[in-house]
Amino acid sequence: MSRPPRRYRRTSLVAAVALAIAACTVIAGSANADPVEQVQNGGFDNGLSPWWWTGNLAPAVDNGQMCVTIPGGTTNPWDAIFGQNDIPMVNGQSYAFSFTASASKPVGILAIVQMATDPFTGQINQPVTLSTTPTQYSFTFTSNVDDAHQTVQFQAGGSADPWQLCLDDISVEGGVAPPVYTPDTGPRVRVNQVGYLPDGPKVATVVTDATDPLPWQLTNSAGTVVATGNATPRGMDAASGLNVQNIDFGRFHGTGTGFTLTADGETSYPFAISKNIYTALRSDSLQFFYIQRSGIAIDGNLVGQQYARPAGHVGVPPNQGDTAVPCQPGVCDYTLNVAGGWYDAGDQGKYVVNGGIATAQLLGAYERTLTARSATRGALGDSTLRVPERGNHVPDILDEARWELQFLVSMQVPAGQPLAGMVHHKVHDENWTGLPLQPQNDPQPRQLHPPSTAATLNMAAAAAQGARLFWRYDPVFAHKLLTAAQTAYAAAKAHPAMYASVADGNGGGTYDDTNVTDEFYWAAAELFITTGGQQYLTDLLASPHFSDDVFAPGGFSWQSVAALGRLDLATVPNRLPHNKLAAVRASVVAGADKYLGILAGQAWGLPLPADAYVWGSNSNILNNIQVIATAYDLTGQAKYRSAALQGLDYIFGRNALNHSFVTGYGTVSSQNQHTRIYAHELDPNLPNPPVGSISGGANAVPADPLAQRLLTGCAPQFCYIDDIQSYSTNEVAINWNSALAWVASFAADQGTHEGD
Ligand code: 9MR
Ligand code: 9MR
Repeated sequence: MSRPPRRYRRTSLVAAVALAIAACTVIAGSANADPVEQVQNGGFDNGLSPWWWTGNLAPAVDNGQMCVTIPGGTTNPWDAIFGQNDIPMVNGQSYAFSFTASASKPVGILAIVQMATDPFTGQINQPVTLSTTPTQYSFTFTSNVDDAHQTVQFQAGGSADPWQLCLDDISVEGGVAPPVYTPDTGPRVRVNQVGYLPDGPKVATVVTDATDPLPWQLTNSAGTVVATGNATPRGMDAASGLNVQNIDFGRFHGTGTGFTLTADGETSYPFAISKNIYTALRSDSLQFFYIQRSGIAIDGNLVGQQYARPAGHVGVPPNQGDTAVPCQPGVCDYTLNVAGGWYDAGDQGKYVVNGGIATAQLLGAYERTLTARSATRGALGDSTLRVPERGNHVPDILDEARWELQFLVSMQVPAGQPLAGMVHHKVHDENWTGLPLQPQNDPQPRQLHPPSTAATLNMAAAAAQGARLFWRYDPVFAHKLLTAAQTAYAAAKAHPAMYASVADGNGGGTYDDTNVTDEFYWAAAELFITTGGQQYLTDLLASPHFSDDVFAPGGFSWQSVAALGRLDLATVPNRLPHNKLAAVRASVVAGADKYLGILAGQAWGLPLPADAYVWGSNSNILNNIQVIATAYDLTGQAKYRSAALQGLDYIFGRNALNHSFVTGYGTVSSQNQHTRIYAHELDPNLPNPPVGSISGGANAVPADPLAQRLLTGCAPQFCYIDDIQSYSTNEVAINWNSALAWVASFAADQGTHEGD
């Protein structure tokens, strides 16, 4: 239900930035006479985000309130929790805690504000007896701590029988106004902080009130002005809410480090002009995957001792997985050994649909080196990564992909069981864990979640692609992959509409998807490329995606995978009839042309429209760049190479925040991504994410409490904060690093092939 409008004024982020472009850090809000709401989305107007709950609950928003069945047979109040984290408390301030609640029978619950972690010391721990009539309850308390990360919870466990709980208008009012967060955006001249290729595009953006073209100067590290010109006014940019001009210095072909651009009295961060700017990124972006591996000790001699850790989830206490994982209650009566694979992201779940797309992008990055004219043969070969399999005569990127492929196949329902051949959607903790948490210390029960058609086809596609690439290195493994893929494909056709539940989101993400036509197309495409089988060709030609436009402006993603099939059909040798193949290739070029149009319309020069900054937007941008780069591979036309390279500028700092989203790349880069493993921000003994880890990036609809509180009213490019609590703008994830790895490998090739 909607709450009455707040009376206090909020400073919009855009206004704050316009007022104080060079100001920095968090300015504490002053004590405010008007009440300040500390709970986000307490009226459930925006669905369930950012609330969380224990794994035995499946809450839903119904009629503007949240209702949930509390299962019977639990013992403690905390056996069934609905709550919200990151509630800031200020010592000595008084708070009004109120909510409206009802139950299907009279029952007692606890309404709590407390520490989020052990020993869970409470500010208020209020027993309330609910009735069947919705009733508003109000309490007051005074905080005795300064803690930005308290939790508000309704603990409803302990009943012998199930009952229904409904909540609405949950509020904790008091304390101080949320700080006005003003990011430190540094100099107003924004460049790719890593640099530019000598024969690549070179464009920068200056944030300015000026509307007439601004003169600019390019200065080398010796302080000599080496080029000058006038900028091009671009007006007010929708994605950033800023007035900007662009500086094109592409006619300068000198090389070196420590260049700067000056315009409107401001000087950019330094950058290089060199054919080597992306060489290290090719391997750094891939190195992330080894460090995210589950089921194997991470060897500090390979990747630095700060990342060394024992194997996670191999059945050694306190772990309860992943060597014999049961299903969620009622889903199956067997256990599976699903040890291995990669941890998905900042959490330690393993999800087939996301593992599949990430694996496919690694396999695709390798496969591109076999087909693309500009690819450097061997650049992704054996002994190019620091992995335990280095030196085994198999390309290291394939070794890395194999780690996940084996996991994906292990998620398949065994022969003889109901739904044999289908693939479990995911395995993860029963309940969400706190941060930090090293994988080997995770005490949560792990569970297999129901098979889904999407996961089954995702595995089929990735395994079919893996089969053709492993054929010459390990035919036994290749055969195993192909068999698993074919079995999965047949099972999916027999069960074409088993969808992962949008409500199955505790302890792990949902990765829900109710349109699997694209997964069918992708799997058929990979199986056809690998086998040439008539059945797969028939299915492909019958797919609505065979000839439709699969290149949406927002880009492909784990949920929308038809583009993966289309790109492979266009680039990997296959037996499509000649005219059909020509149409497939033309469609990729048409998709790239669309992205070039979008890029030209964006002042910051990236292929993403202003209305498409979603959770993980950096990967959407990179995936669009992959399409553009593929058009270059297909046509050799310079405009595609140029656009693909220019699109990367945004990732490395030519953006509203003057921020590079790749750890260790550029003057100011993401360091505090949401992760339980590299949680340096919470524990100084832990490392930051490894160099080459990309953050999810700007999300115009932030879904975590910290970002919701600090980024209110943000223009899309400002909807990002490099804080470990902001999982909806600043997490690490395998499908984001795989997108980076594909594009990094392409970009590194563009440098290698320069004459310079
Ligand atoms: O850590 C989780 C992150 O990996 C997910 O992307 C995110 C959304 O599914 O959820 C995070 O977990 C939070 C949970 O949703 C609510 N309780 C706090 C958890 C840690 O911040
Ligand atoms: O990348 C996913 C994004 O597209 C979704 O909008 C979001 C919320 O459902 O979940 C993201 O995936 C997270 C997953 O659910 C749990 N592991 C961390 C993933 C990255 O945040």
